[in-house]
Amino acid sequence: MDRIQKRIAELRSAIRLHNYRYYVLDEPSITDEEYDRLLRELEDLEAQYPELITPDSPTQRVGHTPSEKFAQVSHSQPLMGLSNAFSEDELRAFDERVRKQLAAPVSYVCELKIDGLSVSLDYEEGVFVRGATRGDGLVGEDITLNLRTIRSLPLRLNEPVSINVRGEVFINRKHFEILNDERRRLGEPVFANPRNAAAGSLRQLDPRVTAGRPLDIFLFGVGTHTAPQIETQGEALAYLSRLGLRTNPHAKICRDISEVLDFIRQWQEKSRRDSLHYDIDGVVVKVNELAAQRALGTTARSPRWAMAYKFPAEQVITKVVNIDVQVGRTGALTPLAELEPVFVAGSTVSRATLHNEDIVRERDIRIGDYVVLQKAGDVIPEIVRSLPERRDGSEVPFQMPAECPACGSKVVREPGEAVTRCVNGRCPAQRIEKLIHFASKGAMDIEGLGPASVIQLVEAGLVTSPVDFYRLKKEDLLQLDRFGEKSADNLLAAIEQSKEQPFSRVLFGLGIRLVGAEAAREVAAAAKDFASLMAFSKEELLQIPGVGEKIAQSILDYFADPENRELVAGLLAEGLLASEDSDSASEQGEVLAGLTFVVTGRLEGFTRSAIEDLLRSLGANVTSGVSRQTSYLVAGPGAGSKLAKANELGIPVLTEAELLELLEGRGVSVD
Ligand code: 0OX
Repeated sequence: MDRIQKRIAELRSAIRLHNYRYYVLDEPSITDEEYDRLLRELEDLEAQYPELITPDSPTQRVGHTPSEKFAQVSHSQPLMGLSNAFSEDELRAFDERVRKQLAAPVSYVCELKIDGLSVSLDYEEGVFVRGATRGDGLVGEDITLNLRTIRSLPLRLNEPVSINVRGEVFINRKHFEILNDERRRLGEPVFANPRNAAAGSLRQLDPRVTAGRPLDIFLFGVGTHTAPQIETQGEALAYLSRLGLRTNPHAKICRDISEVLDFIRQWQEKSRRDSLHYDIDGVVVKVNELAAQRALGTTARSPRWAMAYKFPAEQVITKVVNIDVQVGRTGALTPLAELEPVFVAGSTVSRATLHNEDIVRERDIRIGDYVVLQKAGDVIPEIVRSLPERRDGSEVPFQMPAECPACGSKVVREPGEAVTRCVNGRCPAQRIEKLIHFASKGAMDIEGLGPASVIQLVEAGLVTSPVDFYRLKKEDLLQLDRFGEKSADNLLAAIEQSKEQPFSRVLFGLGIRLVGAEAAREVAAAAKDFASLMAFSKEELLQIPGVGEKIAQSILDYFADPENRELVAGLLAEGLLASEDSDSASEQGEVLAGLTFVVTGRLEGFTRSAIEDLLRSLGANVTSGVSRQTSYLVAGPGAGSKLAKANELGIPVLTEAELLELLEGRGVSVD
């Protein structure tokens, strides 16, 4: 029993601390999931040992304490919070509980969960008389005057009813940006997110300040009322609209849990959410029939007939187990955090780049630290900050090694540069990275020659330079694990095919410092082949668009090295074409100049990179993300979020065949 009491006390004090950090400081140090786990453990213990429940236990409170700044209002009915679900399984379990407890079948209403501030409004005979924050669920703050400043909140309803309604006040993303820009200009602290901006604006003592903030409101609940009988949540929403109150247009009635899950999956798509002008943090699932809601009842904190499904967090907390140092193809030493694996924004992450030692120092990230990891949509995961308050003294600061971890030679960091480099041209780690880069999608695009195969070939002593790829024999490959007749033939065919790649790709594939794909395209367009590029003077290089002093010097340094010249000669001797296809660009003309394309999904007649090369050669701009600047999306089977986004933005979508038609229409023949 002592042990139980001790645990209950621990949980209560931890939850109180996290409530304070979340609500008062706006600096949570644990994730929603971790918070929920603490709260659930406490609830479970209190359910088992009800004699240990005290009135000040965090489970006995629905929200946060109302501030003394405002007059207090007692809610006519307690304003409940929502239970959270973080997985589809938890929602299925919710559905099973609901159906088990009720005899009659139910339907559900799915509503977007607006990320704002929960409020309760009272209308008497159609006139807005009072509005309050949720407070602790029983008593809230009277913010009537502030709510009256919200333009979308009617001061008089379309019908003279007395009604209590519930909703969420929020600020849209664009207004949030404008508000923060203004605050920055005035040297005032900026708001961390739209939710905080809405909360801060609504809880202003001076309503004139609130009036200057572009707040908005959606209503989603009907409390006590003198209105005609309402039987379902769907009818409640329709009734709210009829009264002139703003409801969210995306609510949907679902016949069963599988329709609910479909709705959630649709809105989980980042691009779908980005099409809204406000933030949502999940979907609220409610039993539609009010009679069924009454039969299900509530727990101390939340109704049993509703559940908030929270989208996978884009920010999570995890632990840095180690900081490794990787050697890249240009010799750059990159600190890489090894993490306790966490699920964030749809995938499990166990590593994150820390870029360079200055960033590790600025963000004060130590081995053993708990850190905030962020991954928004397709973006590479990034460590935003460490949580020094969770340190126990065992954490170890990171030190950049003085020697290359791969070859042991001295490393250098040039003054004014953030990067530390291994300058040994024969460093094995650099060599492998260079080979991987050469074969990669953006460069020679050799299918079947990913990092694992490259490492295998190097370790077997078959490859030390890109030229060796072209000298591989079938017998060589057959000796290796993972290679059979078919895969060996396929790889050799892919290598053979890569000989046709244009000059720009070979140039990019060499991995010359600072020469990225874009610069390589510009240089290749100007020089046409290696012979003329190697004869270019610095002045000639500087004439090329996008080539400045540093890139020009890097190209000159590269070709000044006899080993590199030998590599180029070797590649040409193996039969690489390495010239720019002059008939596409110059003869067919820049017929797509000024247009921006995005290509997604599987294509039939071309690889995706071949289509992209073709579009570029015709003067088009090709980007990876759909935005309002996109002229066309070319989509094949399997297209996902990019297609959804294009549809939402009203950007024309072409199939492969339609693209070819468009090209033909502009006088381009493609065979
Ligand atoms: C929202 C939201 C919040 C209220 C009490 C029981 C169900 N943030 O958008 N809560 C509710 O409903 C709760 N619905 C919503 N749409």
